[in-house]
Amino acid sequence: MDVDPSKILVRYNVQKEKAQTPEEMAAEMYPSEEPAKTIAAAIFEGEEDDVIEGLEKAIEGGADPIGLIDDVLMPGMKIVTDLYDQGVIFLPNVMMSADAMLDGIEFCKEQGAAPKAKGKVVCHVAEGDVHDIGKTIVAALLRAAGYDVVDLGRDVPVDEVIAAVKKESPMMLTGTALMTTTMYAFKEVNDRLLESGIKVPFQCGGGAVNQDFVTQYELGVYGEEAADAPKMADAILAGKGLAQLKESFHKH
Ligand code: B12
Repeated sequence: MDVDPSKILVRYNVQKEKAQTPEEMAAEMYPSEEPAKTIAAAIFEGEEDDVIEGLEKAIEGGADPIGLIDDVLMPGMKIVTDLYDQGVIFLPNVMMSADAMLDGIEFCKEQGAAPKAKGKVVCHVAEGDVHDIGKTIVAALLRAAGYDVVDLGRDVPVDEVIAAVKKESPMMLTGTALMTTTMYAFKEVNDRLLESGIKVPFQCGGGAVNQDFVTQYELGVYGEEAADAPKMADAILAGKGLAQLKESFHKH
């Protein structure tokens, strides 16, 4: 027997719930005023040309290029990271949006004085490990939040991490490891930093890493999600020390 389900639903007055698409959810989060709305949409769609076009129009209209970074580009990217945190959109979307937003930041920097970075963060993937997608997101989110990121790349020898920390004096170091064999490099980094008297907060994450492992070394703070990296950098800026960072970012 052929049954038309929509007729049954109408008869019993059942409302069919219409699921929202990611685009519709994003549109509800865009700011109402222009050019912020158009630029936020261009970031969400990963359309760098449209981001630049929107910025050009705003600057022609008298907007301060550096102000646009904080007031328009960052809030636009936040919509993308919020939707990623909620599981609405996926990795490739975040990467495309981050690229479009970073192009926008470069454009604004060229048009005005470079903004004063909130602080410097060194990011790396553990020695022996080539899995760098998570680290790239961490670096993009930190940049989007206004931090100056020194990205050492993947499979970074412990010696190079130590040398970079000594050279750059970052407010924070991040490490990513996707393999149970490579994550032990973090302990070595920790010990070598302590030997040199450097007590930089060292946030570690990536598929293989868990909180139990990270609590085994003094400088380690576990980061479950990429979005925890800018949150921790902000906490350091707000004056939190290692013990308080562990308190805030570790599950008890
Ligand atoms: C893609 C991938 C690859 C790609 C990597 C490409 C690249 N450029 O990264 C390629 C094909 C090269 C590859 C190679 C290998 N891979 Co591989 N790979 C994967 C796979 C499928 C996905 C990993 C990934 O990118 N996930 C997505 C990212 C976004 O996740 P993430 O890095 O964990 O990051 C998230 C969080 O952890 C967090 N995060 C990450 N870092 C940080 C840092 C901070 C500070 C914070 C706050 C948060 C944070 O933020 C991100 C999002 O929120 C996994 C399987 C899986 N399902 O995980 C296997 C996997 C990781 N690979 C594995 C293996 C064994 C290998 C190989 C050895 C295979 C081989 N025999 O040759 C080689 C390794 C070579 C090497 N020396 O590194 C194993 C590791 C097993 C283990 N536990 O040790 C896995 C788990 C597959 C498996 N089930 O066996 N791989």
